[in-house]
Amino acid sequence: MAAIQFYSALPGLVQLMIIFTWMVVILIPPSAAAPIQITFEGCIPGFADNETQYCCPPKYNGTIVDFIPEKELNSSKPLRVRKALQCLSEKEQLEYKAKLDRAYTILRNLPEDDPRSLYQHCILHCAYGTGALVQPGTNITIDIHFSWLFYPFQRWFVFFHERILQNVLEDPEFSLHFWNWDNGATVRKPNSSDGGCYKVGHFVPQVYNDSSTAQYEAKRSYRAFMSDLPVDLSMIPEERADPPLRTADVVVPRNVASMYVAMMLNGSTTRGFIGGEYRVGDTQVLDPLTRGGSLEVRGHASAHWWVGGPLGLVPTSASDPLFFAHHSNVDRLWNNWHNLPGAERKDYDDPDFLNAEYLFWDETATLRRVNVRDSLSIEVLALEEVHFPTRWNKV
Ligand SMILES: [Cu+2]
Repeated sequence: MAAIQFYSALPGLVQLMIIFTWMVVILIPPSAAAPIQITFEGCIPGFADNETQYCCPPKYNGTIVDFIPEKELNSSKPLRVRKALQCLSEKEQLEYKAKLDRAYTILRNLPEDDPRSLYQHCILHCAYGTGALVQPGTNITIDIHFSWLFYPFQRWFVFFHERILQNVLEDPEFSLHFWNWDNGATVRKPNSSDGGCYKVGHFVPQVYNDSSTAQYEAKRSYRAFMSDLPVDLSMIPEERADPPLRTADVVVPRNVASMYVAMMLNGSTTRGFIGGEYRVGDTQVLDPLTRGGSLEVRGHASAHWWVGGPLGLVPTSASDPLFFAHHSNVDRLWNNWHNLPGAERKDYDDPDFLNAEYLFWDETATLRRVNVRDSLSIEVLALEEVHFPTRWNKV
């Protein structure tokens, strides 16, 4: 009662200011939203495929260094180019196969706790994709799948992997060429003006299928080794254990339809293609149907399952070198999506998307902090120079 009497005695303008302040406090909720920021501190066992997954990154005593792209787009230096693997000439294929063999021999033989080892690539992907990482100060687990964190995460993962390969090969021009699994078309005639090679790309690239090389993975499904069996981009998880054998005449039209849905129909909006929002406080998303990006849950996931073996499961997929050729294609398709005709296809401009941060190991085993904003231009990243602070043992 005393408070009301006091309020009534105040001048009208002051009363109005009090009401306005009260409305602001009541009607606008405190902004809990903030971008996801990754820490490896507090890492716990993850969970996937009905099993506990032990995949925390190794202890790091160094300083985390922000990674800031150095180059401007008007750089005079030519862009490094990632090519479709089926379009390499025979000579290029042989050279590329030998380079992959050299690089993956080194990455497989590094000590297990070296963050550049192939083993630790696998661990890192597992940590980000099974709920092993935890939002700071909470017990809320993080998973980069089925949300707007997916494509930028994979772009940075492939980017740092490519730098590590450049470094072990001592070849700053090395590019990670892509498995062009979406391409099942040979119907167009070669045309010198557009540079196409007019070879289908939907078989597992031969450079990854030579059992004498370090990029080979014997535990892939038999399907991956058949030179006349295209990848099935509509394969569903229930078919993983015993998938029907679909021949090319059935699979190719299915693949065209699957890509059309992923890139054009379901991918006609930002949320549809990129995936749902994911902010501080949001729980780990386990709902691919309503939250996953259209390409993530279709062609991308099906290719993982179709190849099978380690590549078919989140906790082990990055132990197969084919992972990086596969995700190099996802990276390319995200880039291509912006330029498709029809609806305007744009990345989110939400600050909680642009400022989301990840941690990755670079070629010097330094932990680097990156954000989504810096991942959005593939051209800028293609200009990045790699440095050679470490000499690697030749094999
Ligand atoms: Cu993947």
